[in-house]
Amino acid sequence: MSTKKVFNDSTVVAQSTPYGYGGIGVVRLTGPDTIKILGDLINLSKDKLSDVKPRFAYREIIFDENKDPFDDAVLTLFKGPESYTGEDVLEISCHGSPYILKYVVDLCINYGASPAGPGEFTRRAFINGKIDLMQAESVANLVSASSHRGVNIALNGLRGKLSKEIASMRDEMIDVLSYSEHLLDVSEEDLTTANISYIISKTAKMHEMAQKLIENYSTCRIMTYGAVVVLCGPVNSGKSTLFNSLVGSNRAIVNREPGTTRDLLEAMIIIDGVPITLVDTAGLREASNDIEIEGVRRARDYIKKADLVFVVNDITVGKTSMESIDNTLFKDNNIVNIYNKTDLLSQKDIKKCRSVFKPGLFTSALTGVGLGELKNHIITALDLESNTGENFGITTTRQYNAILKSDAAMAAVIEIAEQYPLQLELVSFELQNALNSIEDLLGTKTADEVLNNMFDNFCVGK
Ligand SMILES: Nc1nc2c(ncn2[C@@H]2O[C@H](COP(=O)(O)OP(=O)(O)O)[C@@H](O)[C@H]2O)c(=O)[nH]1
Ligand SMILES: [Mg+2]
Repeated sequence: MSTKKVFNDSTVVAQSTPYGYGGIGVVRLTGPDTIKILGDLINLSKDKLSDVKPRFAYREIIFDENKDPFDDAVLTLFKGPESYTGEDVLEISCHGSPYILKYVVDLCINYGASPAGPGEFTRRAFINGKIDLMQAESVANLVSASSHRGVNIALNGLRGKLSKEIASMRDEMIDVLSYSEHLLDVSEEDLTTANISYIISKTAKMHEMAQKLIENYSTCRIMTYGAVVVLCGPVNSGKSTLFNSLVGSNRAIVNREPGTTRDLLEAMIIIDGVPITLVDTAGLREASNDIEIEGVRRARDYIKKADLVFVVNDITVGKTSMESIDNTLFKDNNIVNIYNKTDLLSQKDIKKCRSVFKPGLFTSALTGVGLGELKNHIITALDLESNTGENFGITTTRQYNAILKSDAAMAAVIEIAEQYPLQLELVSFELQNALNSIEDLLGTKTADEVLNNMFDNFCVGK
């Protein structure tokens, strides 16, 4: 079934603020019937509707279905195309009761609006050419950003800094592609090295830009969504105690009894302005019952997507505890060993351990010794780029895959042009591939399926 909608025919409504009680709550409408519905809500006759000033906050009474006063609200009309969606938009700030908000949404539906789907306002902004796809993604990032720098990156994305850079790449690429196509009509004898050098140097410049975006991806992603740091290791080594100390509250149950933590626990912490999702896991051991088996399976899944894994060992158990862990699990991970419970050993013994154990951090989750160093280590190990090009960059897997594809095609252009300068058809073919991926990035020719997938992840009312 196609979910494609003919936007301009319908007016949609949604509550834009989260559900629950609040000082105010906002209901938003967009589409051709917005102004008519405004008149219905505040009992304004048709001939007076044309007097409503856009971008002006009106304090008005909203009337219920029996035309009795219902709420005292502030209404702002944004006339299209100078609005978020490019259509007529009305924002109604009601008193923040879930009942009032739902009632006002239902009133709008009675007056002809339909309920908005997830991200429909932003989707309309995209369809109506107000923003490109990367800017739409920045809107979602801005809503979910959990650090100051994440907000900066999202705002710059929304304001079009990234789009501008990508669009200039696209324009350059079209330039080189038409040049290369033009050379296809030139006879081989008339081709000069200067012709080929031009293609190579222009492509190399774009390739460099793409490389920089690829390099900064990890940092921009982490700043936007947070880095995943997983605590794993043998049972009873102090993972949950460490988790609680880092989070600063007793979230995880700590117990002498091995196998106490059976599910995953997550908490968001901020270290030096970097958002971190810290995950406490069940101990990695041969589990003895179904619940624990599931816990260990989940831990393994989380480890695969972690940015950093701490293997927490009980220092008093010695080497054997590390050996019990399946090392193949950590193949592609950024792993750091932790030797916990140092408070149980003398300084002399700790020193001995430092010299025989694999490199790692020495902590006491109980007394807090070594936790400062541990936090510093998280930031260093994440290897964040300080230079993220004036705080903007690619942040989503979709963007990352598109730029990787374009980058690979550009590398192929350079290689072919250098080694087989007469293979201009191949050069043009790869340039076209590079261009297609850049167009994907901007969303100029994006399939409906991709769009549905992306906007379905937005919240309703955005
Ligand atoms: N002495 C000492 N005991 C600790 C330390 N960390 C944890 N423990 C104790 O070790 C036991 C297991 O801890 P827990 O955090 O539940 O381990 P987990 O199974 O790895 O999550 C509990 O009795 C904790 O109080 C530490 O740094 N020093
Ligand atoms: Mg535990």
